[in-house]
Amino acid sequence: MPRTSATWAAPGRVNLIGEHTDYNLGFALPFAIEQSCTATVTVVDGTGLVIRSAQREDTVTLAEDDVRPGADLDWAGYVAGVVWAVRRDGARVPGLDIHVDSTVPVGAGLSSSAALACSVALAVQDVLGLGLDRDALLALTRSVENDFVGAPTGGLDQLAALRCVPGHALFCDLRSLQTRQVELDVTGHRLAILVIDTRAHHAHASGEYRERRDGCERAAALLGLTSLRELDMAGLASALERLPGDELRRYTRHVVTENERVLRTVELLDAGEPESIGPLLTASHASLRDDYRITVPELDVAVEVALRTGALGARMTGGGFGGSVIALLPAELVPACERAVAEAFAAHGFLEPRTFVTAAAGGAREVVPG
Ligand code: GAF
Repeated sequence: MPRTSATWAAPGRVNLIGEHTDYNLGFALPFAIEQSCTATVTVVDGTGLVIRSAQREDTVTLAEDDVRPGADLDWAGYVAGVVWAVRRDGARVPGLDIHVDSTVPVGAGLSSSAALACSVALAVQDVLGLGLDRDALLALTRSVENDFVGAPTGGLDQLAALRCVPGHALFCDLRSLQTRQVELDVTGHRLAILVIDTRAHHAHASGEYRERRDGCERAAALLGLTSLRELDMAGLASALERLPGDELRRYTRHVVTENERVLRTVELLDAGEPESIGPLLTASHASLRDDYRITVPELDVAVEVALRTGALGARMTGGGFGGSVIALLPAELVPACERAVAEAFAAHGFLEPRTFVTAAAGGAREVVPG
């Protein structure tokens, strides 16, 4: 039944492992974090949109015709894009007032934009009574990012926002879009996952992201594959010999070894051994630094310092070129690690990092007033 107003929240995510594998139709293992975006959508007169954010001063007002791909709407594009996609799919959309309020750090590699789009999509579908299930919402929110905003991302972030459950990481197969909950209990093992937001942002991140994606697609085509997912460790060495140039070889090696690391991490978590996944996290970072080349000095320093302070493993998380590092470490070492990273950043002249301990939280949910 259509309603006049609805409020939904969707979380950010940490990707435990499985980076830049999603658009290669591979594996990833994200978990939802406690920080989330809350969207309240209210039906108003007319057919336009009024978009407001608790984190911003300005109000974005759009007539129906302004809601089209290519419109340079910055953050509000993730909101307007939902309305565009819903209209494209045949729904009649009245005027809407959309208010968002997010605690997900922006530009930190923690998926603030998918949290925004997913919370708005759930609230919009609720007020319009569209009856979309989570699979349809996944397709819709991916389309917002790919077709409206124009970011060639791979679907991992929306999957995490929509399907995660508390206490679990989400094992994602991006080819079938099948997911499975994998228990992620680190506190029971006296461990903690520390997020280190380096506050570094790379000016060319979106161009670099597209370049990596294109490179992977080129490598797959040259190997006669639909995607690099079809390649496994057994076929890697001979595939690398068949590829021209160092760059495509490095990209391919990262994707294939990263898929393998995800599978191994899942096995260890299934066996109840989260304390054993550290070397896989660190190897993932090395692969992203040396083969995929998407780290920046702030990310590498945070990883090195975390390992030096006793972390079992550490890696960058998210799209790269800045953003956050996660470190898995004995819980009692958290304050020492935070201090050591802050000191190292000051010594390097980097911005002061922001840190917080995180745990696997729940996916998108309705927020009932009162
Ligand atoms: C970003 C993208 F949005 C995801 O689709 C994914 O590719 C990730 O970078 C890297 O794993 O978050």
